[in-house]
Amino acid sequence: MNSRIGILGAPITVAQPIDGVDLGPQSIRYAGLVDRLADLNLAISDYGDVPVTNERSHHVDPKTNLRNLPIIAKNNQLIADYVYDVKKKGDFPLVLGGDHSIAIGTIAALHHFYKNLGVIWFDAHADLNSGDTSPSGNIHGMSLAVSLGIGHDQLTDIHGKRAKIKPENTVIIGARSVDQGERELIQDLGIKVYTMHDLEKYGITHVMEDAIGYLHERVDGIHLSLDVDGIDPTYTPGTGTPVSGGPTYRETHLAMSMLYDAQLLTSMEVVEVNPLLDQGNKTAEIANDMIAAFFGEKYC
Ligand code: HAR
Ligand code: MN
Ligand code: MN
Ligand code: MN
Repeated sequence: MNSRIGILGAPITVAQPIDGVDLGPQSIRYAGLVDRLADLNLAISDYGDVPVTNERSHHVDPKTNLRNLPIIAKNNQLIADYVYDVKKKGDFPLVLGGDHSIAIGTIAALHHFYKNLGVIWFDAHADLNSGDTSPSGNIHGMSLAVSLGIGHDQLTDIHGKRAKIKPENTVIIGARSVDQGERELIQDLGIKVYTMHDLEKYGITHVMEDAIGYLHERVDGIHLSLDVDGIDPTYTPGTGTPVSGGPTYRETHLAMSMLYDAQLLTSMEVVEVNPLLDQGNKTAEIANDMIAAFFGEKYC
């Protein structure tokens, strides 16, 4: 793994309805991120936050069924520009959200550097909605679809027209809250999804081995998009759309360590940490544990 890490905060909050997720990057930094990674003999550059703006409207445009589209498009254009620069320098991008809409910008930037970028979407949700299917109009529930080229062109055409990744290079892990339209898309596109049922039945070790093996044959780089609501809310209560029945601390930690051991990952983002909903700074602290495991921290 590249030993130079470039950290960027991406504090978008208007792609979901609850204030405070814009404080995610700072809460993760205050939990000790830079020192923790420096202890792993990694060279860390913290480039600060992308200067996104968060004027919020609660209005859903009836024509598109989207909330805050123009500002989210503008913010993700900026995120894509900044992530592109970090990657161009040769750093390993570590992007801190912010709500999950930031993946639109991150993946748009990363796609320039790979022929077949793989994505691991660790999340309670599939984030495969569009204006046509969304029950909420919240764009954070659409970012994986956008990266696959599905959705409003103001989002899909950031850093290049339509698809940035291919469905067969996309893996979802931890899903347990999937909408009807999302299910249909998963079927139609043949996206590989490891639901909580699969985790229960086969165990996290088998699921991770299978997911890594599947992607290894297909891709030339892998981005991990870690939504902290993927983890069971017992461990990560500071997030806007918690769903019970998720992977434990131990399962998630093992998953991160297995990704490190595979030595195939080329970027990471951590999203949906909302310190205003948290117990102390617990969620950011657990996010740090998972990031550290992903970058090679061992128990002994
Ligand atoms: N699927 C629902 C929607 O589209 C809920 C999405 C909640 N989103 C996230 N993303 N936290 O993973 O509105
Ligand atoms: Mn998500
Ligand atoms: Mn989620
Ligand atoms: Mn392109």
